[in-house]
Amino acid sequence: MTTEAFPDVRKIAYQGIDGDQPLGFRRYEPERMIAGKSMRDHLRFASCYWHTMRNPLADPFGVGTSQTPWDDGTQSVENACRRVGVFFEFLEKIDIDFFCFHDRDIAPEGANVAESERNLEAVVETIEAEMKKSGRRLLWGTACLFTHQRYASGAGTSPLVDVFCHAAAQVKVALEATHRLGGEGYVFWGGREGYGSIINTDMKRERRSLARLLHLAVDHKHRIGFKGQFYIEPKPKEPTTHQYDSDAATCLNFLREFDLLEHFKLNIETNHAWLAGHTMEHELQTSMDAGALGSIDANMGVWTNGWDTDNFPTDPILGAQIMRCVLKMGGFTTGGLNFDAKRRRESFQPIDMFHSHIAGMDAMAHGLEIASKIQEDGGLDAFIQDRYASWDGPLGKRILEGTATLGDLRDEAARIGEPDLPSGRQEMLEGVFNRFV
Ligand code: XLS
Ligand code: NI
Ligand code: NI
Repeated sequence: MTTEAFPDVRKIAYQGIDGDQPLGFRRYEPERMIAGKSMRDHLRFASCYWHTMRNPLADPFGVGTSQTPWDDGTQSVENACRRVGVFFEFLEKIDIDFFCFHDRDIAPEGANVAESERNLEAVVETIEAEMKKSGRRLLWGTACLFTHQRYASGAGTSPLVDVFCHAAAQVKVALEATHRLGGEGYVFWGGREGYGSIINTDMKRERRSLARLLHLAVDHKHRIGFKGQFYIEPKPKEPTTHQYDSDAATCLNFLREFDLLEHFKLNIETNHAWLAGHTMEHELQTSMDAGALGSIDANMGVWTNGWDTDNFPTDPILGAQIMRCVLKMGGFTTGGLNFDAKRRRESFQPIDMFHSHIAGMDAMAHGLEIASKIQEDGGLDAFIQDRYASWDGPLGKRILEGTATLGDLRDEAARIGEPDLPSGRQEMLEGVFNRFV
C-alpha cells in the first residue's frame, strides 16, 4: 500500500523515563530483558481493528467524532482494503506486533451470505499481503454476531433456528479466515447471547444451543486443521441484561457442563471483570486456577460510573496486578495483551490513536517492571505460603487425603482448644506492594 496516513509520525521509540516527547515511550523498551524475556515477548501487545479503525467515537447523545481522512465513508471493498493499509502503517509505527479483528470490522457485509464471503475474502487477501510485508501477526480473529438486526434476540441462542444458521455461517468463514492468516487464537464473545427478560425466554434451550454452536466450531476447527487456541470472553451485561457468559466462574461451569473445557481457555477483559463486580485479579486467578487463562483484553472502565467504557489501561498499578498474574502463570503462550480500548470521544484526531496506545503500552510495561520486582523480592508470595503452612502438616494432610472423619476432627478440635489465629496483615502487605511502585 502506498498510503501515508501519518506522514508526521516516525516509528515510536523508547526515549527514557524523563523523556518529554509525547510521541515516545517512557517505560516500554521493547528489547529490554526483564525476568528472562524481552518486554516485547512478555507483553505481546495487540491492537484491535474494531476500535482502532472502525469506532466512530459516537455516544448515545452524539454522532461520531473520529477523523479518518483515508476513509471515503462508503461500504465498498476498495475502501475496506484502503483502511487495511492505514492500519498496518499504524501497527508498524506504533511498534505493535499483533492485531485482532471481527469479520465485519474488516469487510462490509454483503446483500447475501455469498457476497459477504466474497467481500471478506478480498480483504483477507489484502491483510495477508500486508502481514507478509510487515511481519505483523494475528493474535485472534472472531465473528461479529451482535451488530446485525437479525441477532437482536441472540445468535447461537436465537429462538429462531434460521438465525442460528446465519451465526454458524459467519463462524465457519471467520474461523477459516483466522486460520488462513495464521491466527494464534479465536475468540467467542457472547455479544447477544443472553436475555432481557425471562418472561419470553427459555434459558435451558438457549444455553444448549450456544453449546451446540461451540461444538460445531470445535469440529470445524479440526476439519480445517486450525491449531490456534479457542477462547471464551466473559462479560456480565451490556448488551443484554443477563449474559450467559457473565464471569470466569460462570464460563468455566458452562464449558464443563457441555464437555467443552478441554477445547477452550478464557480471554479476560478488565472492564468486563469490573462490570461483574470483580477485580481483574479475581477473574485472572479464577481462570488460572482452572488452567484456563489464555489471553487478556487490556482496557479499563471508570470506577465511578460502572459502564463498559473501554478506556485505555493507563493505570500502572492495574498493569502491575495484571502482569503479576501473567508472570505467575509463566507467561503467555498463544495469548497476549489486546487493547480492546477506544479513545475518548474528545480525542478524535488520528494522532490520538498513537497517544492512546502509547499511554496503554507504557502503563503495562511499567506494570511488568513492578510485577517482576515483586516476584523477585518474593516477600508477598512467601507470606501467603506461610499463611497456609499448617495445611502441609500431618493434620492438614490427613484431611486433604481423606483419611480423617468428622469424628476424628471433632476429637482434634477438643484437643487443640481455641486456635491461635495469626493476623492477615492486609495493610502491611499493601504497603509492601507499594514499595515496588
Ligand atoms: C465487547 C467485547 C468485544 C470482544 C470481541 O465488550 O469486549 O470487543 O472482545 O468480540
Ligand atoms: Ni468489552
Ligand atoms: Ni473484549
